[in-house]
Amino acid sequence: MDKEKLVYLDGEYLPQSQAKLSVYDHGFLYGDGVFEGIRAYNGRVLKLKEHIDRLYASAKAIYLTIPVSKEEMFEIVLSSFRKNNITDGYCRLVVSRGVGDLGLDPKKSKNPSIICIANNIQLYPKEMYNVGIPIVTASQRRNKANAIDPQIKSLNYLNNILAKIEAGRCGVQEAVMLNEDGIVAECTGDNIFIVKDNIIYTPPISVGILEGITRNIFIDLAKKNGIETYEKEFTLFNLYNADECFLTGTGAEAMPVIKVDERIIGTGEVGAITKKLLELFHNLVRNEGEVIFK
Ligand code: PXG
Repeated sequence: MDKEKLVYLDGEYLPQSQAKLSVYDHGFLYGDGVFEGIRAYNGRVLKLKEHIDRLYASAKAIYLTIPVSKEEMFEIVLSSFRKNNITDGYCRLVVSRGVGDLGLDPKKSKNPSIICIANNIQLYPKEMYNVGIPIVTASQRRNKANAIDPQIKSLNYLNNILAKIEAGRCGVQEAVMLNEDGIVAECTGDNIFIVKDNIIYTPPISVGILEGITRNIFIDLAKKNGIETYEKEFTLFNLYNADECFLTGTGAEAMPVIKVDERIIGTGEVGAITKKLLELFHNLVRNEGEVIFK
């Protein structure tokens, strides 16, 4: 059996079977907390500062004060990879409101808990990255910013999980979610891009999406490589009639999409621009980021 991973829990690194939280933890009782998913490639943690900044921004939005500094959090993530001897892997960083009573009141939770789990993750089978995946549209709408803002990476993922269930019921791995107005927003754990006439489009934050860190890497890569790129609203019509489509996310990395709701996208094969960007991305992740073993 694999050696147990060490999990960071409130100041200690514990074997994962011993890393336990109270049943009174409000992260568990109410989904009251925030998280990040962070990847390491080739001994380097990708966009660690951006992930930590987003974690603190999410926490601020839900009125949660994280009990350690950003610098300390940086070290918690790096040590979690280091102590588990992981050079290529994934880390789930969670801050929960902490132990409270059986009422909603967050003031009763005096001590937010910090958890950092470093391990591996494989969201989709490897072969699929070469050929792309079919997706469907979820009937479940992405929640509105005036309910729970999708920019908050909160522990409440039911909106996305319900859409993921719909994908499964349709026999595919992923679903695209629209906002209230029928504008394409994002997938359940990834952002979406389309290519039309050699121009790249991805929904703007104002549509109601998580500002994906991988999304921002792709926007940058595309622009730096001379591909016209816009953050612009589009509908299912535009998605069905795109030449290419791909998804980006820390978990998913970059996944080509070859079919949406049974409509074949472009030629039905991974497009040239998608291929080029995937190559640039895989090159970037190996050579950028905070070094784990200094
Ligand atoms: N949209 C949503 C709703 C997400 O949850 C992204 C976009 C992509 O953001 P980043 O910053 O990762 O490029 C996410 C991220 C999982 C898993 O287990 C999901 C995410 C990240 C890691 C793992 O499905 N979602």
